[in-house]
Amino acid sequence: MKLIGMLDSPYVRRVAVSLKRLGVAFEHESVSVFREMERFRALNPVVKAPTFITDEGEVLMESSLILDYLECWIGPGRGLMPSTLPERTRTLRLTGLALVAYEKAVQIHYERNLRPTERQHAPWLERVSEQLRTACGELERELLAQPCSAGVTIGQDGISIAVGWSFIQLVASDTVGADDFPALATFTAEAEALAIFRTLPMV
Ligand SMILES: N[C@@H](CCC(=O)N[C@@H](CS)C(=O)NCC(=O)O)C(=O)O
Repeated sequence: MKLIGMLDSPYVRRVAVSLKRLGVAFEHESVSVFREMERFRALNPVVKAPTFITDEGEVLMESSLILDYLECWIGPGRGLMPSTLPERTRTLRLTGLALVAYEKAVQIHYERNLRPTERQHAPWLERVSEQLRTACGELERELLAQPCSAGVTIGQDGISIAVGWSFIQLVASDTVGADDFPALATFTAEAEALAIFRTLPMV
């Protein structure tokens, strides 16, 4: 199995950390979708990170679909998603909120770094910044209401949340500061101390 993409992408990193957590051996090729577009295109013509190549040579993309493949590959009861409906629903909600936060932080990052300053659209930046803050606020509320494992039994929700918070601090700490959501910050510090995170650093 091969994972392609850089770990400063939260989408790539959530798949990488999940693979480690599952104990699945994989090869990681760190290729940039921007600086190495042609090299990436040779692996996946639509140039999307993460790209995942199965042992059979199928080229998959979209982090949640890659993780769905892995859940099926590893077999029932051995994955990172709970099987009972109430637990699964909570995991899906937390993971969904984390993914919205990734998307909004990436949009802020792209707007600021890919567009010339004079063409940046302030109302759009304000809109996505507010959505990012709200997604973090919802996650904070959820973690305070019911803790989520950040230890060695961490699941897909915890992995996605911690990877997201670290990414937000990397690219949008002026929009969501380190002290704004203490439960999220504490949770992430605990998760980032795990070997599965430390061996796959964001930068
Ligand atoms: N929904 C996708 C988002 C992946 C994504 O946006 N990846 C970025 C890197 S962080 C990318 O490939 N950007 C290049 C592009 O979209 O052209 C997922 O979950 O994998």
